[in-house]
Amino acid sequence: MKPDLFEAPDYYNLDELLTEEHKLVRDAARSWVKREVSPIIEDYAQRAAFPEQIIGGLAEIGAFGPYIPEEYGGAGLDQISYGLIMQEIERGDSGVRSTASVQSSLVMYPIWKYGTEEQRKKYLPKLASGEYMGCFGLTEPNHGSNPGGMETKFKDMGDHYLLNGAKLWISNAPFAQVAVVWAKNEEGRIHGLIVERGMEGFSTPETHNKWSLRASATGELIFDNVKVPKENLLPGKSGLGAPLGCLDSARFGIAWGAIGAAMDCYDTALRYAKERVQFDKPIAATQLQQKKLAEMITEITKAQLLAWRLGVLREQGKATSAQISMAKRNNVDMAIKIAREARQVLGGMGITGEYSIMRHMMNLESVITYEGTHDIHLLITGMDITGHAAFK
Ligand code: TGC
Ligand code: FAD
Repeated sequence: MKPDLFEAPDYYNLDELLTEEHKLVRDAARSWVKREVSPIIEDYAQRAAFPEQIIGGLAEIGAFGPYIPEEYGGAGLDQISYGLIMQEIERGDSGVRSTASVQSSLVMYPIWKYGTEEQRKKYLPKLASGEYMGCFGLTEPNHGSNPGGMETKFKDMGDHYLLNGAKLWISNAPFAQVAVVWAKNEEGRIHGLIVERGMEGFSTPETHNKWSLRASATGELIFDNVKVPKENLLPGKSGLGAPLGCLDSARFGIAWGAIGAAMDCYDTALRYAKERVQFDKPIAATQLQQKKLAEMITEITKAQLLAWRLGVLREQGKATSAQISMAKRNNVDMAIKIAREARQVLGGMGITGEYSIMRHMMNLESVITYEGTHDIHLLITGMDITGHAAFK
């Protein structure tokens, strides 16, 4: 793979909207990605392997629980810092950002928000340091966009719960020590349970042959009469709103992360277009390639503004779920379109692993589907503005 020469575009001087702390956090993540992710990621993606050696580094840059209070081992940062960290990691690879998103927003967040003090103290510091890795089980073979229909269930056996069912498409599942699993009780109410590797009847087979997110490990969660201790139930919130609340936090991170992937594609295409000569002039001097590049920087700038404003609203506790949906949908769509255009700017070279663009493009096919598909987020906006839910 070519050396990482990335220079971040900031066409509207958005750095002026950031605090010194934001810039420090972002620059630390950016340097780490250049040093530890860029040199190895193509090889891991080609081999469809997760680079476990980067776990310690992710913890050091605050990617595991950026906004979780320091007393629980988190970085105690604000929402914009969280977004900037996700942006920089996804600039390297969406699969690596996935690992961090799941750990922070889908495992640490529910334990922090819905867990007991004992659960927080037991799990959060280990998750923040990367000693424990976690995964989040919501999706099932028969219930993806409609998680409220889930079939995984647990029964109160007096001194423990008995868990049965299966989850599909679970990021980090093959190596996670803990899983936050959503299941229905005997009354059909959804609750979160912390399931640990090693519990009898719990297995996590890996999902193979993905063309996308190849550097992220994906798997199933199978529960065959798993005895879950009663103290592993998350008591703070139940109902579908509990997992969906976690998704709000993860979707917010993705809205920022997608900008990173887009910036990398744009920066690569711009550099290539200036260097590549055809018909005795750089292809950057042709109107067609300028149209592509000019539209890319326009869309990136709009997405940056959307994400920044959402960060401010979220920090003030005012961001609605529908606003988060709009940003996730818009920014991922922006990134995937830029990846496709940028790939063309590189001609044949664009399909090789010498450059990051094709990997970003394939990764984004997962990002546009997980955490709520492109369609579902449109329907959430539709419901918000009309008052009519068109899902059902
Ligand atoms: P609905 O009746 O609308 O709502 C049920 C309850 O949930 C509340 N709610 C929310 N609460 C918090 N945050 C949100 N975003 C919320 N959206 C809804 C709602 O108020 C209600 O509460 P209550 O108290 O009245 O019961 O539910 P529905 O069954 O009609 O479904 C709505 C829909 C389709 C929007 C929702 O189910 C949905 O978002 N579907 C998409 C599923 C999804 O995003 N799955 C993601 C799985 S995790 C994943 O992909 C991780 S990838 C990670 C990685 O690798 O990075
Ligand atoms: P379906 O829900 O079957 O949707 C199929 C198509 O139908 C889509 O185009 C969808 O938009 C459309 N559709 C569905 N309902 C409607 C409707 N009402 N109106 C119009 N169109 C509709 N899940 C987890 O729980 N944890 C994870 O860690 C996790 N990681 C993932 C990692 C990867 C790589 C991938 C690919 C997925 C992951 N997921 C995870 C699952 C992901 O959230 C689901 O794939 C996603 O929510 C969509 O569900 P589905 O694949 O079952 O598609």
